[in-house]
This record gives sequence, structure tokens and C-alpha cells, in this order.
Amino acid sequence: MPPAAPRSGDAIFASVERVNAELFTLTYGAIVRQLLTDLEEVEEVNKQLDQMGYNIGIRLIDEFLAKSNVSRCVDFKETAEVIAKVGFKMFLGVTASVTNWDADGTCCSIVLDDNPLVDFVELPDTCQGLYYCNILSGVIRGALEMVSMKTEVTWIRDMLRGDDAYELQVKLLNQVPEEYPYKDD
Ligand code: MYR
Repeated sequence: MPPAAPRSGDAIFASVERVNAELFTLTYGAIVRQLLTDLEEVEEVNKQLDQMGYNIGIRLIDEFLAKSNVSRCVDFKETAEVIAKVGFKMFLGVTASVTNWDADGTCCSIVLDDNPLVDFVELPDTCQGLYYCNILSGVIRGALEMVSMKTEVTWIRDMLRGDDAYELQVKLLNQVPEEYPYKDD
């Protein structure tokens, strides 16, 4: 058999990236499986995944702001676009679309173009009610809280539950105005 042709740096980099992504997906799956074993109730697993995501989100925002160079958003609409186009790309390698705005611009949906967390995943019937990707809603809630936005983030559609997309609803509950700490006079 002839020796395999040497691969270019780009090809090696791409395959290392793919292996990293697969490892990430499988590790997340192992965490969910362990939580299901330990906590038994699917509802408790949903809460725990959300809480884990929140704890990640409150730390990840620093890395996001440092690496992305995004400046303060003028409104929640811009914030949602930044999450969908920059945040998801940076941390999950995918982008998402923002849709379904309500009239006052405080509630929208983020629809994922792809969801690497669920590659290789099939849920058994015993997992009905599980929000497998609940870590993501927690991440967004935690990250936004660190930039003064209290939100409620919930899954509206989930392909693992038979829907035709992955859709998160992000509702702005309140926004604490940041105060300039010095007097101007
Ligand atoms: C601002 O300060 O107005 C900018 C706020 C940008 C918030 C972006 C939060 C990024 C969250 C990343 C989510 C990634 C999910 C995988």
C-alpha cells in the first residue's frame, strides 16, 4: 500500500478542530447522563443544567468582551444580534438568527442554525421532559446579568423533543441603568 500523502497544515488543523468539537459534545453528553443518574428527576436535571450554564455565563462574559471587542449595545435588539452572531460563533462555532420580536423590543427568539451539543444524541423515552441543552439558556442568562440585564431564557422549540428547530426565547425583565460614578461639576 502506498504511504498516505502528507496532509497540509490546514487539513490537520481542521481535523484537530473536529476532534475537539466531538470531544466537547461527548463530554457534555457524559455530564447530562451523570446528572440523570444522580438526580433521577428530569426536572432537577433541567434546573441543574441551567444553573451550571449560569455559573459559566457570569464568567464567560469577560472573555467575550475582551475577545470580541464589541462596544456597549444601544438597545436589547442589538444585544440579541450580538449574542446570535458573535457569541454563538465564538463559543459554539455556529451562528443563530434573531426573530419573533415583540412590540416593545424586549422579547425575541434566537433560532440556532446548527446545534453541535446534540450531535450523536438520542434521548430514550425515560427522558421526556428533559431540556438537554438547558446549559445554553443558563449561559445567556448569566452573561447578560453581568452586563446589567435580568432575563428569562426558555426553550420554545427543541428538535430532541420532536420540534423542527432549536429556538430560545430571551425576555428582558429589567435593565439596571449603569451609573456614572463621579459628579461632573
Ligand atoms: C453590551 O454590553 O451591551 C454588550 C452585551 C453583549 C452580551 C453578549 C453576551 C454573550 C453571550 C454568549 C452566549 C454564548 C452561548 C453559547
